[in-house]
Amino acid sequence: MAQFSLEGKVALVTGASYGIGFAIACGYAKAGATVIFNDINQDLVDKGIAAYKAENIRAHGYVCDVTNEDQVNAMVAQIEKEVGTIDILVNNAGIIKRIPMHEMKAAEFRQVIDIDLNGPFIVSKAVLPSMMKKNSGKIINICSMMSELGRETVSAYAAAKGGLKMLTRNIASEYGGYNIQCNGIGPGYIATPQTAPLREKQADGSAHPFDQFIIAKTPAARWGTPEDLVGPAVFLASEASGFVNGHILYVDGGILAYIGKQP
Ligand code: NAP
Ligand code: GCO
Repeated sequence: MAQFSLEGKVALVTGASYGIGFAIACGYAKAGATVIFNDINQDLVDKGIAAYKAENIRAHGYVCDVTNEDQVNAMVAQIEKEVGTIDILVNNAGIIKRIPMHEMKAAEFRQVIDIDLNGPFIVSKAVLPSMMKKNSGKIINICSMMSELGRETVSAYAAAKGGLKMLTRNIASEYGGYNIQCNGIGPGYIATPQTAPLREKQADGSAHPFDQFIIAKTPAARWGTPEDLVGPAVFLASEASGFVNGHILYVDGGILAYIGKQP
């Protein structure tokens, strides 16, 4: 259906050499978009370009740290010169540090907030002027279960993702009048490098306790895959969501709705 098409659109997905961002960018390319991604060093960008090529996708890759405003502004200017103005921004780049809060250094807390919350602010701010001029734009922030729930050891991440939920709503509020929709995707527990430590087999070959916990907490009784996020991401980037604004779409297999299987 034409309203789900991204033909002719230019999409920037941050931190998309692999993982969730890579899957979303591939889905955007298959929906017709020109795909751009960034990562923090040339080696990762080169690896990303090769990975997209293996999917028959000619992606544009840029080295850029989303926390560095000068780098972000230079990258957006270069993209506008070399590719075109950005129609769709996915703020995907993010890290997590799993440390008990009472043991976490302030610098570690700040680093997570910087990448996971300041980064989306900086990149969104850089693309908004062109979207405002065109009276059209899509900004999609990759939030988290931790935009709604806390758990041990992820205080900085939860604070950042909770803030990202409200940044999403504020961008929606402040720029909806320019026909710019800003929404979030809240993935559940997705099998990527970021969650690999939570799925590592135990020495005796048994499943990681956290792996078993997530399976019991998810009605779908499985971890999500990056591909599970592609349809929702295409929907939020397309004309089909033209009147959806400030919404966090949880793609979690039902975790947020479920008390969990009785042990
Ligand atoms: P990932 O596999 O760790 O990939 C994160 C990507 O972001 C990497 O390419 C990373 O590059 C890049 N990145 C990190 N810091 C950056 C910076 N300062 N500037 C530019 N790029 C940077 O993570 P993922 O699992 O795909 O997650 C992607 C997003 O989804 C994150 O925002 C994460 O919080 C969110 N999320 C993940 C899950 C999940 O279960 N996996 C669930 C909910 C939400 P490097 O390789 O150089 O670090
Ligand atoms: C964790 C996980 C989660 C997921 C995701 C859930 O340690 O609890 O890494 O934070 O990454 O954000 O939505």
